[in-house]
Amino acid sequence: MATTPLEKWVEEQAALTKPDNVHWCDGSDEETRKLVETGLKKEKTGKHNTFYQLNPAFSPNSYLHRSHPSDVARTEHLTFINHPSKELAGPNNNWMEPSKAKGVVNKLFDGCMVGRTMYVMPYMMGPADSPYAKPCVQITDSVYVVISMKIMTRMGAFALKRIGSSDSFVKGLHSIGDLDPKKRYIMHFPDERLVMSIGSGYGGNALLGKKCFSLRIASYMGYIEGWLAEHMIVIGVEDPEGDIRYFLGAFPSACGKTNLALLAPTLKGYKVWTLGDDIAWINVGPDGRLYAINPETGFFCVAPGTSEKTNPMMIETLKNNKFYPTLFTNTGLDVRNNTPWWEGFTGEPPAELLDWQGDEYKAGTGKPGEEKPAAHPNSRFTVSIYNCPTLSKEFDNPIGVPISGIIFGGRRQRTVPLVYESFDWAHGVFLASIMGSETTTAATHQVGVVRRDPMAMLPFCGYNMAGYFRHWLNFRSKAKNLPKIFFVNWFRTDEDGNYLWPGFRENCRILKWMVDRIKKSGEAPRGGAGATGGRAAVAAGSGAAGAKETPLGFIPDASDIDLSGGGIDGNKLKDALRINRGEWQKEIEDVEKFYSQFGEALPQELKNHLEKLKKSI
Ligand code: GTP
Ligand code: SPV
Ligand code: MN
Repeated sequence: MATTPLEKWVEEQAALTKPDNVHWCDGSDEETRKLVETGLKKEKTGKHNTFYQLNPAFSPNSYLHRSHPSDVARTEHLTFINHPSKELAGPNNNWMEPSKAKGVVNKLFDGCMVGRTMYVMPYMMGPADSPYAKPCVQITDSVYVVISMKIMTRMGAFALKRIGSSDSFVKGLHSIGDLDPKKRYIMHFPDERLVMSIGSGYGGNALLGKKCFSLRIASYMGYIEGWLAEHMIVIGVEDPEGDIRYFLGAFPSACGKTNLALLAPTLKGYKVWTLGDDIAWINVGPDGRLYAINPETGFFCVAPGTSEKTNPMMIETLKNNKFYPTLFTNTGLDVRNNTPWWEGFTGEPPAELLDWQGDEYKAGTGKPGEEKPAAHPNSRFTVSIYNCPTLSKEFDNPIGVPISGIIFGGRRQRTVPLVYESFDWAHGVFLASIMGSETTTAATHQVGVVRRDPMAMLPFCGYNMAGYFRHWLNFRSKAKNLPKIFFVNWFRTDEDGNYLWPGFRENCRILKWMVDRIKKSGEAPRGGAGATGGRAAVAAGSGAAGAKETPLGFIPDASDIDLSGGGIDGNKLKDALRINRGEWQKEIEDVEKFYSQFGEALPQELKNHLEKLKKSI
């Protein structure tokens, strides 16, 4: 008999979905081991069981998972934010009237777990003893999802204890249903702190603690309660003096967060400490500064392009596996070595290779665009953050780390310079609100088209972005010593489509410039005096931390970037730093279209900034 709100909720979901068994997860190693065994034996998804054991010499306790071929990415068109009013969801979200939405999904959930086990997972987002952490419960019928959630969250009885007899926990109901994309919905009910997801087993659609709660629902909670939930990495950058400054970095999906979060600097004396690679919760700390925690405990990373050369710390993380299993999803399989393989992992594909669907891999059918890659372009691996050799000592710190700089970035072949710095907080918020990026395979849509993606949050902001921008602007009066705001674009190309900047580990040179900019400003309180006051103080002179004032903000000359150690082409760097006025005129037109959707709700301050930019361009 149910006595607590949690027990009552679980009972109701069981009555709806009608599983054969209900299993309450305790989060123990023993339980994990048993669930992996279950996944190795039955529950077929792709061409083999849920899990396929990989070579422990490559990565101990690691498994390949092949998903349904139609279930390989987030499905933004099937994702809904169901506030009571459409206005609150905003033009940036799909919306359904909440009771209508419930009607749609309840029909699909009815009896969907017949013949299956229902797993009830109590977990925390954030360190258990953090004032910012949130207790949650997710229900699922997928073993793959349970194991993934064990890697990605803090699961166990302590979450149950924290919930106790209260009703204040975040609820997630998930079923893979029959994996039919026509019967797939990811429904959010922010008022009820509830997510209902059916028809997909894919990461962001199915691990409801991740994008669904920690960004969509949490961003709305932050709006009401005065904090921020962001699609951001959290890193510490240590300089040769041994000082560590903490940065946040927001990039759209598959645009370089993980690689920046585990960066192994090529510059002597620098070190990057990892705290998070996808989500940050940002609060005003006791001293008035912004502090960030990463609510997750694992990485769910894009596999293609990950190699010893591009991301040695991630390869180390995979080899180092001490905690929980590591899952490889939709990668290829090197048959002789029984190891996962993906494009960019090693130079040549192995001799005997299966593709991500388990078919024999055939290199290029000849016609461009027709060859099937071995790994799905959005193939991923799920691995515990505690394996990471660069994990920051502050990772479990309940109040998080104080933030000195925020980096926003996108994937742009043209238009956007390699790096620039905003004049001040409000100008930074403006520049972040007009960000654009080329779409990637992380979601099912046309790939490679530029779309506006403010703060890299377009698919993740759980309410009207006009209010979200205002919320960001308001931190000017809520917080002290606000971080500097920077923008980067690692993906600019020349006429032939070659990257102008080597990227990856060399990005430390850009981080160094940022650190020097912060040092030079003495991390003094900012804002107040307004753009011009701050500008005169920091823009003077070049050399270390040099920059010139442009319509976009402060941009370094090529000579302001430390190229010591060699190998970097200064001329290409110059091109990467250029502003092309014609391209920016087009860019501004697109921003005007984007802004116009928000009507009167858009803060006037942002419109003013856009007018100013238009004039100066
Ligand atoms: P999500 O997990 O979807 O949020 O993605 P992410 O932002 O963490 O992206 P990730 O770091 O996994 O990178 C995505 C792709 O971009 C990979 O194929 C990388 O190899 C590539 N990439 C990352 N950093 C750079 C860079 O500095 N330069 C270039 N050219 N490519 C990069
Ligand atoms: C992203 O798409 O931004 C990811 C992967 O980080 S997912 O968890 O699916 O959202
Ligand atoms: Mn992401």
